[in-house]
This record gives sequence, C-alpha cells and structure tokens, in this order.
Amino acid sequence: MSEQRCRDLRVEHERRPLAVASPEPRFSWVADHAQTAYRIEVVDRAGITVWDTGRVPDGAGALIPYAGRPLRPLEDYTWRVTSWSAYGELREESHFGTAPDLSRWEAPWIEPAQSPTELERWSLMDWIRGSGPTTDPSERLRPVQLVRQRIALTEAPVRARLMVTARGVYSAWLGGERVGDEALAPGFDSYRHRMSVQTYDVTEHLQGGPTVLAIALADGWWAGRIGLTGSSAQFGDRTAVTWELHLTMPDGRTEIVRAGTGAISAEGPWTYADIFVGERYDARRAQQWTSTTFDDSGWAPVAVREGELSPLVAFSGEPVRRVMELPARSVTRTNDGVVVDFGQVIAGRVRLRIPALAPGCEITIEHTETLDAQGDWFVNISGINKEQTDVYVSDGRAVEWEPEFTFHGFRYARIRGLDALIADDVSAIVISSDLEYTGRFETSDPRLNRLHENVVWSQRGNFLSIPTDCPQRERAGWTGDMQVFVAAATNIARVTPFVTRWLENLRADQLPDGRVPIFSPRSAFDDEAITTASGFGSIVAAAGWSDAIAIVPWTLYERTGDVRILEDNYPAIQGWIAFQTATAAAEVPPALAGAELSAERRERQRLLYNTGEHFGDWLTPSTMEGKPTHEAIGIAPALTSELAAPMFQAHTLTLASRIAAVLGRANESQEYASRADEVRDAFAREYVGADASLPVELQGMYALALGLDMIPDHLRDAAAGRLVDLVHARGDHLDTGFLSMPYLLDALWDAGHRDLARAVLWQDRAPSWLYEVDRGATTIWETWDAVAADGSVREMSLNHYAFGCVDDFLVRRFAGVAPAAAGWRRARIAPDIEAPLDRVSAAVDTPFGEITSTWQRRGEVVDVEVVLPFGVEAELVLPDLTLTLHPGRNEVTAASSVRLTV
Ligand code: RAM
Repeated sequence: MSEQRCRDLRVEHERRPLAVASPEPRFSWVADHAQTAYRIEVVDRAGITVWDTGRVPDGAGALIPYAGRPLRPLEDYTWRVTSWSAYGELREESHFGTAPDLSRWEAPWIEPAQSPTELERWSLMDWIRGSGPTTDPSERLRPVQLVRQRIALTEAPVRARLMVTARGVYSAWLGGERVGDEALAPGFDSYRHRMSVQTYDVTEHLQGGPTVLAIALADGWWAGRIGLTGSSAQFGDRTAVTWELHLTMPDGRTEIVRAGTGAISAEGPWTYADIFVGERYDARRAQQWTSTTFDDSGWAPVAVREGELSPLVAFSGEPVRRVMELPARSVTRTNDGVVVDFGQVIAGRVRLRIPALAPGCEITIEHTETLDAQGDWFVNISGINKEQTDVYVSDGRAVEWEPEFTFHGFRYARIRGLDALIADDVSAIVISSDLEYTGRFETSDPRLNRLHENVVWSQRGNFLSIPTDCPQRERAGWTGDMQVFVAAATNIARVTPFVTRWLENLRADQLPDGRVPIFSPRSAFDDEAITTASGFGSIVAAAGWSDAIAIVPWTLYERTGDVRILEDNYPAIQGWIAFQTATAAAEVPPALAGAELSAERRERQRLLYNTGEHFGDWLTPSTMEGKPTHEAIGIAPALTSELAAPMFQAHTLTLASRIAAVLGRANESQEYASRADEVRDAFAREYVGADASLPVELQGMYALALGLDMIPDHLRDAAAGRLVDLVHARGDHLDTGFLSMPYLLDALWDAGHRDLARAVLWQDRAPSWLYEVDRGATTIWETWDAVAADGSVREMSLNHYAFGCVDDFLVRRFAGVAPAAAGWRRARIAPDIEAPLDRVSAAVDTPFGEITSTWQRRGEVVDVEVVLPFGVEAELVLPDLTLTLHPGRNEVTAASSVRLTV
C-alpha cells in the first residue's frame, strides 16, 4: 500500500461538521495499517482537553461514542486521533462544532404581513378524476415575502453563528451576501413535530458597523402544494421565520441578536413560488433589497409571535444543494416554443441566459420527463396543481436566471418567449440532498452499466430532503419505496445521516396505537383526509410499507455497523409490532368472518396479521396488463395483501429479535424470535399446501415466502420449483411488484437457479430492466410499460427508484461484494465469474475504507482482483476455491467453464 495515513476523520458520519446535533457524537476514521489500539483527544477552543480516551486496544475506528465532559452547545472543538499498529503510529487532527441548545431559543416567530394562502384542498377522488383548479396559477398563489432586519454592530465579531428556520422555505443574505449554499432550507420535516434549525458560520459576513439580515420566504412544503392531491397549506397557511445570531466579540463577550420587532417585510420580484406549480419572477419588481443601504421606508412591520412553542431541532444530515449542472444535449425549435433535451431525467430546474428583451416580455419554462412517440411535447405527470412551469418577466436587461424556491422532475424543457435560444444559453441544475456518492459498478455490458447509472440517478432525484417516491408527482416520503430500495442506496452513497433524519420524522409521525404511516412527513391534512376517504385513500399504515421502521434501520446497521440507529428505532418497532399483534388477535379475513372455525384454526388466525387495507405487492405486472391504470392498481392489493401482510409481520418480528440481541436485550430477543416462529408456523398451516403451493399463484408470493423464510424447510425446494415454473410461464420474465421485487432474483439464485436469475435480468422485452434501458431510460420507471414497445407513453412517473432495488443484487452477485458481519467487520467476496460478462468492477464504501472487486475473463481463465482495507476480514469465494484475503491488493486467477467472446 502507498503512503500510510490515518484519514477521513468524521464526527457523526460527516467531515468537519459545523453543528453536530448529538450530545454524544460518534468518531470515525480510516487507518491504512493494522490498527491495534487508538486514542482520541478532544480539545475545546480554550485548549482544555474535554475527552481523552487514553490508549484503547481496538482495531476499529468506527463510530466510537463521545464519553467526555458534556459538550457545550455552539462550541468548536479540535479532535486528534492516534492509531497504533505493530509498525508504529499514525496521527491526524480534525474539527467539529456543536449545535445550539434549542431549549434556550428565545427568538420569536416573525410573520411577514401577508394574506393567508387560500386553502386549496383536493381529495384523492378529485385527483383521480383529474378535476381541480381551472384558474391561472398566479390567481391561486401568493407572493414570496421579503423580510429585513437591521443589525447594529459596533465592531466585527471574531466568530458569528447564524441559526435560522422557517415555516416555508427561505434564502438568507447577511451584509448583502448570500448565507450558505443551501437550496430550499430548512428542508421538509414533519413540521408538526419538528422544525429543523440550520446553523451557518457567518463570521466573514460581518465587518463591524450596521448591517442587514435579509430573508426571502416562500410557501415551500409548509404552505405550498404537496402530496398526492397537491393540496395547499397542509401544515399552515402563513409563512414565518425565526433566527438568532450569536456573536463572539474580540474581548470574549457573547452577544445575541434575535429576530424581533425591528423586522419589516414587503413583496418582491417573486409573484409566486410553489414547489409543485413553479415560480414566477418579475424582474421589473427586483430591487437591491438585500443590501444594507437599501431604502426600506415603505416596508410594513411584521407580526411578532412571542412565546409560541415550537418543536425546534438542530438540522442533521446533508442539506439540499445545487449539486450538478448539465448542458443542453439538443435544442429543437417547434411551432410552439423551443424544446431543450438535457439527456437525463433529473430533479432540478433550468438555468437560462436571457438577452435584453422588451420590459414585460414573459419567458415560460415547462418541464416533462419524456416526449411522445412522435417526439412531440407530452406531459407525463399532469393533475391538480402539478404545472411544473416557471415564468420570468423581463425588465429589459440581459441576465442569467434560475428559479429559487421550486424544483421539477424533467429531462425536457419547453421554453416560450426565447425563439433565438441556443444550447449555450441553457443548462439544467440538479437539486439533491448533497450526499457523498461513493459506489461504483461497471461491467463489459454497457446496458448493465446504464441500468446502474439509472438507479444512481433515481436515487439522486429522489433523495431530496426526504426520500421520495418520485420528484415530479406526489414527492412524498413513501415508506415502502424506501424499504425496498435502502440496501441498494447504501452501496451507491453514504446515506446514514440522510436516512437517520428521515427515520426521526417517521418516528415522530407514528400514531399512538403503534401504526407507522405509509409516508412521512405527514400532515394534519393527511389525518383529516383519511377520515372521509375509502379504499387506498383510507390507508394509514400498510404491510411492507410500515415495516420500513424495522427493515430500514436493520439494513443500515448491516451496511454501516451503526448501533445507535437500532437503539433509536427499537421502541417504534415494538410499537408497530404491538399494533400488528393486537390487530391479528382481533380480526379475521372477511372470507372467514362469521364462519365456524376449529379451535386450532381460530388460534392460528389470532396470530396472523392478515386483515385490513394494504397496497400488497403493488404494481405486479400481470395484474395490470391490458387495463387502464386506475382499474388495474387495485388488483394486486386485493389478491396479495392477505398473504403479504403476515409475511412482513414475521419478518419484522425476526428483525426485532436480531435488533434486541444487538442491544443486549436477550429476553426480548428470545420472545420476538419465538413469536416469529409461531407466526411462521401459523402461516404455513394456513397458507402453505402439502405440495408447497400458495393460495395465490404469483411469483411475488413465492419470492417473498422464500426470501422471508415462510416455507417449512422440507418444502423449500418444492416452493422454489413452483417459483421457477411461474417464471417460465411468463417466458422467463419477472412478474413481481414493489414488495417482492428485492427477493425474486435472490430466491432463484439461492435455490440454485442462477441461470434463470440471469435470464430474467437480461430480458430485453418488458417487464425487465434492460427493456427500459433499450427504450432510452435514464432513470428507473414506476411501471415497466411507462413507455410501450411502440414508443407510446403513459402518464406514469419515469423516476421511481423502487424497482432500482436490483442494483444491490448487481453489486452483491456480479461483483460479489457483501458484508458477512454487521458494519463490514467481515465480508464475503463471491463474484459471479460465470455471469455472461467479460469484466465486472465495483467499489463499495465501508466504515474501514473502500472494497473493490474486479474480475476479467482471459480465455479459459478469469483474473480476480480484490482490494481490501485494513480492519475487514474477508474470504474470496469462487466456484472451486475459497481463500482468505488480506488487506491490500489480492490477485487470483481462476479457471472458468464459461467462454465468452473477448
Ligand atoms: C404511489 C406512490 C408510491 C407507492 C404508493 C403506494 O402513489 O408513487 O410509489 O408507494 O403509491
């Protein structure tokens, strides 16, 4: 190995965080040697050591919890790590800051003078019927509010921290300079329960002398249109902002300046701004309103809401940022505007270079993910309040412009009002939570590579403040989608802070009876909507969706070794289990209601959570064929829910048992394990035939039953045989919905049908992943036929990561990289050198550093190379060979029965 270093020092998964929220943050690093012991020292700004672990004999440098003197809020610390091996020591230093103590927050909420946004509430039925507002967006929406507050400073502080949060989304300027580089702050939270406060280092903004804090405040997720129905004002109908500026003066004194009575407000250039509808910017109304010298004499006083209790929390995780800029691929002039293709479906917005035009000239930008078969404009996401249209009104001057308070899901933009537009004038700005994308997967098959890229892009487009189903339609934090995708997500990026934050929201949204909602954040409007709805609209919790509360933390623990994520979520898992258990005991499926049941059968029914309304194996392809979507979507739920629900019940019990064991709760672990056994036993007696048949002959039910261990051992081969038959019956195509998709290929693989798993994967007719690739997909689609073989397009999302769960299979099986113990202390590298490929190369980030696995066919042999970081014990498993790997580069040449063209 090259130069040995102790590197990648992190606190709570982040490098040099400014405001760590946890009072006991965890420390991690990577040491390029066989560490035998470490020492951590933490020193405050005064040079006082607040924690010194002394020399700790331990090989790992992963997530070591702080155990020194209480950390002070809003403080900066330096930390040093010393890492010893048999050959010497490595040392490195880094820094972190702590979040403010929000229990001491005194600033009030500042409410700009505004008319409350008119509540626009639409039911699911309105949505399905497509009925909704017919008025112009500008009549339905209200202006962005601008707020200014003067700050009198006699001298420049040596250190300044600005803390802000808003009901709405905000952008802030201090001393005329933009604060931070975040987009859409404070992000989406379950605002009833938590408002995230951002902390910024603004020392450089303050030179002494009077200055101004300027904040623009749009409706955002708080008051704007969100969710499936696109109803507005789901959390509140007025925007507001609160902030505190903490200054350390040269003499060491602390001064605090708070949001308050000096604040004034006005309307500015944004006539409206809404996440769904888009925004309208009227440059004629623009002024230098962020500058200190601006004449604000005509501005109105704000309402100051003192003493209102607000559930403030320190923001954790990565903020949303503008993470990439994509050039235009082509610009096509049509009879109705210029259509720009960016070559990639994204979440983001268009940036335009606008020439000098006559004042008042309007430029509109519409967005869509696809064109129709003829290449004409086609909006694949329509419906109430989902216009996705931005408008710029010229003041006569040339400018570069980009919307500020919205984002769209699109690949194509249609621009009206700029007929002379050329490619250089336009780009697409990608908006996403700013995660580190660490994974790599590449093969000799360009179609597989594109599939992987499509998954990465669907993750990027949907990891936007919260994990969403799709970035153009409801943009909601659907739990089922995340549950099936999370394993793939961990290979692609460092996701723990982002997912941890979302789980905090999900737990906050859990109902008192233990139900974990089907999406989070959830609003009071959602609570109200279910009371009048029926069918899907009435679902609060659902099998395979609510189970995200167990599956997501467990997967993260397996992939990162983060025990705290188990501790934090365990009570919520117990709550969900309590709900499932109580419901199981109280209800029987409708077909059995009123029937005389034997005592034995009644007993087993009491154990099974198999009632209620669920989404089941959502969007199972064969159940959708030849039917309009609104009719088709109900079929899989009706067929599969009774079976799927107890399978996930058993799975969650098993995960709870494993989690309890990790947390040292041996009795509870035992109890959950035996309840899981009882449920599996009851399921087998109720639903599994003597010939291993299930009452629903769909691939998904067998894939789930095998993957979730619902089939008695002596029937597993027979059940796998049935699954194989069902796959053959569909011409070796998949026929699995959301819930079973992650299990199908592994079920075939584990039962020894590797060829069939590969055949399903390499299918190029729908339903299949490579069909999408062949149709030019650049992201993963919601349904396989979103674009039909003849090119005709449907109104479906083209950016839904759920079926992208296959990416985990690609990495685990073809590159063979998988953890064998939690947090990668052990790994099993079992590359599929019999795959019909010449070459595979993958990299997966672990707490110990990156593992890479590469193999390359050379005639009758295969060269395998694995690079392993220190701290991971690993075995290489090849068809006829098992080897222990050592840190650094490992090279093996293996015989292979497969011969491909090279
Ligand atoms: C759809 C969402 C999501 C899914 C639910 C059940 O509207 O897009 O993907 O989880 O329904």
